[in-house]
Amino acid sequence: MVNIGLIGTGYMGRDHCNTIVNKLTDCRLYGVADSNIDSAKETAEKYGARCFESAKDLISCDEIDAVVVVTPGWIHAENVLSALENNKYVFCEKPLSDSAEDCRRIVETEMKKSKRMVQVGFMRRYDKGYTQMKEVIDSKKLGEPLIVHCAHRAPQMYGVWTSKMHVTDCFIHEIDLLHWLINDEYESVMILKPRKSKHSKEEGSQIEEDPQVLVIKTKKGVIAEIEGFVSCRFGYDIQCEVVCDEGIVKLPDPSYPQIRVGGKSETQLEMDWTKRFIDSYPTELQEFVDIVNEKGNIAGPNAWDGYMAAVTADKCIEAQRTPGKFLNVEFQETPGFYKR
Ligand code: ISE
Repeated sequence: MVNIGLIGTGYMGRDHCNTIVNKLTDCRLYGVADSNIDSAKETAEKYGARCFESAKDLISCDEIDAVVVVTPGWIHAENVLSALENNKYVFCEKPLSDSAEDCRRIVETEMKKSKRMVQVGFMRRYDKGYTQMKEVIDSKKLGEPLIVHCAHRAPQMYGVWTSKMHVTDCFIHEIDLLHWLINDEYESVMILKPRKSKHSKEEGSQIEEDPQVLVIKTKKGVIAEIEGFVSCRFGYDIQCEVVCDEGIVKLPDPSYPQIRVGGKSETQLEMDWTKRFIDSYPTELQEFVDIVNEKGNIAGPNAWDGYMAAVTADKCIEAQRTPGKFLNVEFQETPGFYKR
């Protein structure tokens, strides 16, 4: 039985609490912490967990075997590092950090341990649609990938959303996913800034520069183009299509019945990412729990994946300042510790 301590009881944190309590086996939600103590208390009460005064108290509690970090991206690193220093396994929501330098510190700290103890919440690698696409690509029956078209459309209704967050919170998913999906490495990135959506300026919403388009060139010469549209009002709409020599493979939409009514044919779209990837969260978290139970090596997206994504993200943030210009991305060789 793995005792989990969860830090960050905002929207995603509470969703993970629900997953841990109602969908996982061999673990329990031991405690929660949040800088907003009322939110932590409320969540602890709802899920029958202990409420900690601070993240530090939670991490150092001897009863806790594994830490789940669901705070905003810019404070991930301090909690991940402190969990590692306390010899705890840690599942960190994406991004591992919003800076490559912090990710590097995490990698260096983890490499001093005897095993990989950090998993990053890149849940799309657990989505059935993407894993089926990967199987088709890996089988080579379509030949080699040539072009990738993606859309990441999200109704990010309220609150502050900086231009940088387009990269660290939106494109970061595709940045992690695409090299895994098509078995390639990134060479350069470019950002394009189309006309601004009127919805990005609506009352209550503070979204800078939306939509944006990320273009990635890979070492094998594939061009991937990703639309990031976070003031999209019609739904949470994730698209991915890989054009290959002999055919195309496309991410399936969530399955809903087709309805014909009033002279129209309609199919429902999701409005929320927690519903769109509802099956991926328990899968990734159960895998994490099972590894903690066996005291094994993290098998899923790890700190090196988080670091590589952050190196690419840092370049994309630089590319936001020079729209229309490709900038080269430089990676270091993957250390043996992280080779699967
Ligand atoms: C959110 O933080 C997520 O992680 C979702 O997966 C992403 O699609 C959304 O745009 C983010 O805001």
